[in-house]
Amino acid sequence: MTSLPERFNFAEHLFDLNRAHAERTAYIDDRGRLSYGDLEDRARRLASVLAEAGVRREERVLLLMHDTSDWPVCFLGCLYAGVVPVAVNTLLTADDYAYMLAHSRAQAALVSGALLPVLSEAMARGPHEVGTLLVSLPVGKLHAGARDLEAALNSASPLAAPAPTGADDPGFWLYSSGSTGKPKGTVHTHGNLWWTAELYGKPVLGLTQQDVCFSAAKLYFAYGLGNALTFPLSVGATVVLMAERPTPDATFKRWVDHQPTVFFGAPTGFAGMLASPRLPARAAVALRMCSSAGEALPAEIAQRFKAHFGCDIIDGIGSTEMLHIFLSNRPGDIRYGTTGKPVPGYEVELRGEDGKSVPDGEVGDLYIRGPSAALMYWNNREKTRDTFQGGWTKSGDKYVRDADGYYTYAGRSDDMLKVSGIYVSPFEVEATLMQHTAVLEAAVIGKQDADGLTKTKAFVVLKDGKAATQDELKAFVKEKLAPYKYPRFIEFVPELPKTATGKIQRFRLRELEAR
Ligand code: 3SK
Repeated sequence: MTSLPERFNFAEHLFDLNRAHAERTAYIDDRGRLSYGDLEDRARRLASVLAEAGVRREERVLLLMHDTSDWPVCFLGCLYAGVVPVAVNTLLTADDYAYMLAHSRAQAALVSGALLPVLSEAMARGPHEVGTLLVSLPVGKLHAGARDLEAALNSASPLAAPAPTGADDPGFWLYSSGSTGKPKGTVHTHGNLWWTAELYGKPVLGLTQQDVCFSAAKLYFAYGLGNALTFPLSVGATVVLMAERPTPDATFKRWVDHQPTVFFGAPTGFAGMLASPRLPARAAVALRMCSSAGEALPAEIAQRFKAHFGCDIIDGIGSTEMLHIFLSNRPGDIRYGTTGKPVPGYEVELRGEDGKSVPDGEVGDLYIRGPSAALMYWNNREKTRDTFQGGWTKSGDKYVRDADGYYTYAGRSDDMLKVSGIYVSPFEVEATLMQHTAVLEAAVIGKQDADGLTKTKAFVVLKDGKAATQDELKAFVKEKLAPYKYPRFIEFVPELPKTATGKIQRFRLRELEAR
């Protein structure tokens, strides 16, 4: 298929593709295996459950689940029914979910049992429209109003036919965060999923039915969604899912037990694994290729990994807005320390402050044009216009291109920090630190660790006569925000550098750190 037909439902497309080998394993999770046939059967039952509950086409459903095979069942079941899943990060707070429920007007929620308490807290916090609550792997007895997902699937029949969606119909949302303001509901189409597989998963990664894919990045990230659903299911491969945090030991266990051939990670994860005394021997694993995204991969990490495992790490950059990777190294054409070249099918431009293209060797703002761009940010015209500009998408990253056409990361054009591949707003962390009774002022910047990876550092001025320890402030932030946002380093200072008008000069703090 080289272009999309007018009527296109991505779930139906995957089910059609894989029906000929229905007995093959689609997913392996901590509970066991799920065949392609059972994936289709369960997803279509989920579609019936939603239809019977009165959830209608184009209405949103919150998907807050750990990575088990129930996640793709629910995601594809929603798509099949024409319902729009809003896939959200499992590490957020009740306040974050309360906002997302209200903003998306989700009519139902699909939640892992272990996450039900935080979702219930969110639902108690403010107005929402959730009428149906389905719980995957409940922990203990469910309260009235919540249904066991497994029981609901068992009592339903598979929905007879998919919703007659078009390629440009809203398919699903992912939330994307910015340095200020609330997270943005990024609306993607059914067709966008197909494009990422056709332009990147198949031609660049060269995935085949024989591959076993394993992604440390979870399914609710755009990166994880491609790695562990769109790409492998588009070629009939097998996927290993892991519900727990991707620590080195948890990852090694899956490498050894399930012998994945392709692993998708982020630089911090690769650095942590290389530092582990339990790094498996090359002979114990079946890796043929690894992919890295989320932050720029330092050359040294990739070289050490290759020396040990004999396997390349293909570094690329994507975005929630473009759905997956648009600039990448590729097998047989890798320049470590760079993010490679544009993925065919995407155009990339580096623009100066005047909006014109910059010459090679000069840093410019990265813009991308390609068919997998999101439709918009829901209900946010201003930010939609700022990011999606007449076919081009502004990425917020700065890059430089060399004379051979390879692109190298040169920082962010906004104040966002990417820590372990996840965006953190320094302003949100500063505002939280300042809620502590002992803190007068705070400024947060990115600091490079020994591996060349970005970690957050907070400079804190305490109020006269007040005291606080570093650990106390870290715990305070972890309690108030999603825990991954806490500053890894804290330094107490008597004052912060400021302009004459009182604006904090973060660049001076960055200069101090660089010394
Ligand atoms: O962080 C990235 O580079 C990335 C890659 C693929 C999809 C989404 C994102 C944010």
